[in-house]
Amino acid sequence: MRSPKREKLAADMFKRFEGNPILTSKDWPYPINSVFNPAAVRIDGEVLLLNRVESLRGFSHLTVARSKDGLTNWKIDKEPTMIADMESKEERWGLEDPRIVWLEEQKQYAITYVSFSEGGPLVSLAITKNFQTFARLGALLPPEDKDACLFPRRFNGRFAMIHRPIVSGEAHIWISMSPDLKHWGDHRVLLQTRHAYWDATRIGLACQPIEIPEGWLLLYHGVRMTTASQIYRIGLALLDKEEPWRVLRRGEEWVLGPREMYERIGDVGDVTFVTGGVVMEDENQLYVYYGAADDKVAVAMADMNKIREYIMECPEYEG
Ligand code: BMA
Repeated sequence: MRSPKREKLAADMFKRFEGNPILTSKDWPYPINSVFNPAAVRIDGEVLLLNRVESLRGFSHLTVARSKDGLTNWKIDKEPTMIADMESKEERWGLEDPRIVWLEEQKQYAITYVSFSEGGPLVSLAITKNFQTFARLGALLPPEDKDACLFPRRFNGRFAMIHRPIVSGEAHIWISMSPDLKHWGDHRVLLQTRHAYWDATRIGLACQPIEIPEGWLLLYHGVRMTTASQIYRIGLALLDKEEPWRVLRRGEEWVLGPREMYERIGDVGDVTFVTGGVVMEDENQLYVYYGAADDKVAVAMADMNKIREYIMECPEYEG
């Protein structure tokens, strides 16, 4: 249902950094085609982006870039940070679209990423302490699956993971549970595409879930197919804090979508694809890092209080 107050909150929520795009292929220390869809985490007073980088062969790997303010003066690893394991059939065609969370129990960062196997894309897990060496825990579920992230802690003794399998051509967001990060079950549909809306064709998780006093803030991408293209935009939902398989609210509006030239034109036009989020506590701002048109990285910021005000204005979720 239409709400002018909510529409204004949605439209004014994210401000793009005027120095966008913040990373492009021209910044890279070695020849590449493109850089996009980065995971983000705040570590040692810096923002670390684990970027998806597409080589001139057309396959992706992951490379770290660090910045003190999360906006400028990025220091990029001189060589690829994490490349596909050529011995593994699961990683045959490269590594894509990572998300990062800090696992308190393991005292390690968990990276869920898409590994492109001969049988299609699947979700794999790696853990690291330092973003230099990575322990691979392998593929978690069979293809076709993408857009996955763990939660930072257990719920009733089990880990939870959001992901996006394609089942009979339908692309909804699912949540699954595991006692040990390896064996996954209790698969449930979390959020579905919405007929005729901006998120009618496909949806998938955007960045890692963000804990707020009201629950878990879920940023997700929604796709609408048009006669000309597919438009990738970002919307919000709220999950229960202790039972994250329960959706409490879902926004009707998108809050970020292609508008600037760097988002409209690129390898794949009309794409804003958020994969990283960092809460800058000193400023009370959420910085979201996103792939713009599948060939560069951009950042937009939103006030946490405005996000919370918006999500509590959204209708309660009826499933
Ligand atoms: C999705 C993913 C993303 C990509 C997006 C837009 O299916 O493959 O990596 O950014 O499409 O092309």
